[in-house]
Amino acid sequence: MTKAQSIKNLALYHYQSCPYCAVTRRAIDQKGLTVERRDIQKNREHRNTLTRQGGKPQVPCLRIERDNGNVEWLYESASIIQFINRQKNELTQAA
Ligand SMILES: N[C@@H](CCC(=O)N[C@@H](CS)C(=O)NCC(=O)O)C(=O)O
Repeated sequence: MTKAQSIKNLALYHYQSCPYCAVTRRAIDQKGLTVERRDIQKNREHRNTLTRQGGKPQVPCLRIERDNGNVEWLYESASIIQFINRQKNELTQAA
């Protein structure tokens, strides 16, 4: 089983006018990956969840949920884009 297959859900915490979020959204779109988007300016609950569970209200942040129930909160646009690229490569190799 590849690492790519062990991921249950990806969710990007973001907001529209954040430039780091825009770069991250574009990278995700270019890779053609399906990632749920959670806008923390439009939805207070998303902001609260990010702050409580992720640790801080900084965006972008990628919530990575594994099949085994583990959840990881990945901050920093460069790290998220690196993760997305790796993920896409693994999916391509697994196909
Ligand atoms: N180095 C970070 C910068 C992210 C950043 O500064 N995000 C701003 C919005 S554009 C933010 O969330 N600021 C609130 C905070 O850091 O608490 C990245 O590349 O993701």
